[in-house]
Amino acid sequence: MFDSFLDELHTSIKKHDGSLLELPDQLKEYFDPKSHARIRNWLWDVPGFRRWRVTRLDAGDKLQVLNSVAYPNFYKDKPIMGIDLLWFDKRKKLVAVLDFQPLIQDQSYFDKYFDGLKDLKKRFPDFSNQNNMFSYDPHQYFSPWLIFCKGGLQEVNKMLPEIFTLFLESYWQMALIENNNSLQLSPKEVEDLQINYDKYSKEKDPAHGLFSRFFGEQWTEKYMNQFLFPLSCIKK
Ligand code: BLA
Repeated sequence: MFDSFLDELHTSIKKHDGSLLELPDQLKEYFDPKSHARIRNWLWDVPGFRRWRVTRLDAGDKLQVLNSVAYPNFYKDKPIMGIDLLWFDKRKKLVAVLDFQPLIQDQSYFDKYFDGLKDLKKRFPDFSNQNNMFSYDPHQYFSPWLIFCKGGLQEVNKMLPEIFTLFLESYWQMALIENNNSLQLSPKEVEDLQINYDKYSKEKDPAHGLFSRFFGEQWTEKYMNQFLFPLSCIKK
């Protein structure tokens, strides 16, 4: 499950001149013999981006995950790309979340960067149950056009492939536009907002407990601090 999306994502990153960065062995791939869960991580250096991370978790019929976050450079004030795809095979349950994650909740910011996502959302009105958010605040770092689906196998096979492709295309299109003359946020403001994103996400992420169960508390702490949310460790 999700390997075709993983391939598509990596192909798309390479097409945009991304190159793979080295990761310590324990982060690159980690397998827990007790839980039989395997996690693989990739870190990409992509022009225009400060950091682009990708995670694939394979915990058999308990859980399958594809998660990716792309942080634009500080001198761009563009939204962060967020992808979180989860499949619980035992319950045949899909949770799919894709968003251009806004740094600020501001109408002119939305007008500037969200046309592509708005169009996509119009085509897939069913992917919009953010009222069912439990742990995150839908008005912090999520857009009003967040693509969010809690569904089943039908959604995985019928709609997700098309949505995924269009979502990536649309994010690249927005990300590649040069608009250095119309920035709303200074590099320092973007930096602070990205730091806050990591702190907020680390605090709210519903995956912490799950990672601890699969891989133990010690590995999970390191993973959270060094790979998922490194800016959360900055003292402010
Ligand atoms: C939900 N994400 C979840 C859940 C899990 C994860 C276990 C709860 C699923 C459920 O409803 O049963 C898992 N999150 C992960 C994993 C990682 C992670 C494995 O960060 C890391 C590898 N989450 C993101 C990103 C977005 C995101 C980038 O990491 C944005 C697109 C969104 N995940 C997101 C949302 C929910 C979710 C909105 C629903 C949470 C809620 O109900 O409030």
